[in-house]
Amino acid sequence: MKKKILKALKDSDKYVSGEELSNTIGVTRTAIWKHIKQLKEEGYKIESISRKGYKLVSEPDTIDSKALEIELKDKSFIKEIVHYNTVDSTNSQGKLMAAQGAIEGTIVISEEQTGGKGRLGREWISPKGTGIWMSIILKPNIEPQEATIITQITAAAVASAIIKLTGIKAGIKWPNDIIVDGKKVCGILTEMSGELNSINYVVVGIGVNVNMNQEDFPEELKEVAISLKESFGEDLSRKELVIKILSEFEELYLDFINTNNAQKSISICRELSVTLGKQVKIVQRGKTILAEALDITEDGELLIKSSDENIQKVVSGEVSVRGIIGYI
Ligand code: BT5
Repeated sequence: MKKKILKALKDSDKYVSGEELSNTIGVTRTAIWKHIKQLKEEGYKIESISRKGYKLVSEPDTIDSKALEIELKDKSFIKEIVHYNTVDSTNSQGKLMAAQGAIEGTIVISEEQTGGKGRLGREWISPKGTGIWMSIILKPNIEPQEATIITQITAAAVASAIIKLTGIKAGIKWPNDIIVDGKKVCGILTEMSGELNSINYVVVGIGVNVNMNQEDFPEELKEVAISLKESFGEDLSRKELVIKILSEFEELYLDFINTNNAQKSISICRELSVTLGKQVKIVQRGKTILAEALDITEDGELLIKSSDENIQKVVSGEVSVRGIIGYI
């Protein structure tokens, strides 16, 4: 009911009378009034003028399912949005749900994470209300070894969304970081459950620092972490960014599934790469290789030339890439 009222108000840039609302939605004007009151309590600014009706002035920057579902109603890929105020990790929650039968296109999103995860058991700082902490459940019909490409598709989607929405020059640090002003603004964690030759599900987790201030980061992250707000200069709407990320993701992911190649995403990853052409340190299972990053292959691997002139492909997953001097 509230959703219908909100939609009617959003669809109109003029005042909508109580009578009109009660006719289209099919409830009494008192019921409309009660729901409007509740919406106001939730942070929606709604002007009401007697004899003219109601007008939506602004919305709270919530990313709850109700707010997101209205905006994403035209997206065929998004099937369900599950929103938490707090959760250990949206990826862990997503894996549980996927194992219990949640379908592809289910989104798990939380205002905060108490056990946010990076790769290899690292920690992901996820304070309340200032970032996007979300996971997408996927059930692609691809080989398990192909699943790492999902990280590249997601990186391309997030970087494109940031650039299109804010104009901020976001770059992609292969394989799973989005970089702004030389620091990490987003990390991606792709987890998979499968058999030898089939995938049960993939959960791709996206963490974006949106409205944090530098003092919100713990001391050890101040050198490497940044929020979009710090670069943009003012608060950004998390809701708009979630919507943009999901619509860019839908386009690139479905293109990959339909054409069976990730050409589109890989082109974006190459174009926005902050890694290519650089001298990098590849750290894999305790071993370090110094190399030049040459290219990203069609399969999403990093092509490198090591100091002994050996050219080889590096698969993402357990690799850390560092600049010779700084983080990138
Ligand atoms: C990542 O790992 O970058 C993957 C991060 C994925 C987070 C999302 S949030 C939604 C979903 N649910 C989860 O539980 N996780 C996903 P990695 O490449 O291993 O980088 C981890 C490192 O990034 C840490 O060791 C810190 O150095 C740094 N770090 C931690 N929190 C950060 C933050 N908020 N911003 C920037 N850097 C951070």
